[in-house]
Amino acid sequence: MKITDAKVFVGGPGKNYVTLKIMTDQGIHGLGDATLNNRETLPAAYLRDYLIPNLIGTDPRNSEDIWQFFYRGAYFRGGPIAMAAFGAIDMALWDIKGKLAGLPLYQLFGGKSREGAMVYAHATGADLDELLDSVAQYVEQGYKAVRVQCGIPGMPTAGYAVPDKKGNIRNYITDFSGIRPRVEIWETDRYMRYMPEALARIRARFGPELKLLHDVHHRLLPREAAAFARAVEPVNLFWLEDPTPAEDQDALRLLRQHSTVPVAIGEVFNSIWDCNRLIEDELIDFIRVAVTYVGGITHVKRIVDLAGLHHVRTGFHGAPSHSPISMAAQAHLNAWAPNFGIQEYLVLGTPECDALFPCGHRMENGMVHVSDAPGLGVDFDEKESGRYEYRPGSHPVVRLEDGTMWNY
Ligand code: KDG
Ligand code: MG
Repeated sequence: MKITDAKVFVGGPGKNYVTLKIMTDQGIHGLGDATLNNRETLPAAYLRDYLIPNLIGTDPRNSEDIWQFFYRGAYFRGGPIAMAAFGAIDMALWDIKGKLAGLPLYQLFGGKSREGAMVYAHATGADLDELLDSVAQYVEQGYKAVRVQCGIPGMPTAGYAVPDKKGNIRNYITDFSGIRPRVEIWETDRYMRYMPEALARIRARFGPELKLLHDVHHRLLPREAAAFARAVEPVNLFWLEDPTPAEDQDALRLLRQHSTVPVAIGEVFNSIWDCNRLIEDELIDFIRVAVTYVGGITHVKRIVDLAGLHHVRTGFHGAPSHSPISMAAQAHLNAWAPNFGIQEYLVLGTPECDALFPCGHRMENGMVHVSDAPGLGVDFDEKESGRYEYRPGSHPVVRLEDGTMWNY
């Protein structure tokens, strides 16, 4: 069996999804997602210029050797661009494997460990009242877990993942006005004073059952993170996400010494080498990698298995930047993983997205039920993709009040 061709598409409804389609001499095709948020043209170029020419003519069933060839063969290893590009190839090869076997992917991993995988939604508000309404809407729709973010009184611009003014629920991740980023101002002291009380009010309003998550988005120093974690302990969070910048694998030691709040980290990691110490030293409770940014299913399974040895559960990244292809890959991993925790879930379900990526995975009452179709269980409508083209966009950048650059 041989790979005969592969194509890359960039575009989509409200997002520059990077979709890889690999064709074979047996009429079976595989799909992968290389969407690196706000840097989408880079993995697309890596795929087109270097990886696809080396892929053509190889046997798609040898997904492990192909992964090793690209990873080791690059010499300059890792990084988000390369790993997103390998990730797309790897997903597509697993898709082909499943289709050849006539089995949904979770069967190739070891079968189902659960019927439905719990997901969490994003509730947000310019202020606490708006956030409480947003949480209430998700609870009404049956969600069992909600991430909560709200504006901080007195902060010159909106905080992470919150609207700039009431009623203005914008796409907080990508600003499509161009590649020059908008600047947001961050004040740690105001955040530290306000947020614990806001979280306590959310807990008081919705009671003990609802799982509450909160994302600090890398903005605190280790000592501040430890103090914040202690302050929010009575709220009983399901997790506190990215309290400190993720690249410092030692930063969480101090937090651990002072608090038992569950910690989730890892959405910016690109390989097992970015998180092995965090996992082995049991400094985190949830690993947040995304199948897209860590080189696909082959590599993410290694991370999941290592995590399982250390009581670390999965909480795969699922921001709207991921296309339904990588969300499908994660749906299969979530169905199988013995150490599954929760899945972030935002993208699926709009009519435009469903038309571009017809998909058999079902969301019901805050749980995703994996499709039984062979392979990934998602397709890609090439004709429909002709409606979309690449639009340049950017993440905001963050500065402190005096102008110092900070972590977005
Ligand atoms: O591209 C950046 C997003 O992926 C990130 O801001 C989303 O933190 C995020 C989350 O938890 O979904
Ligand atoms: Mg996050």
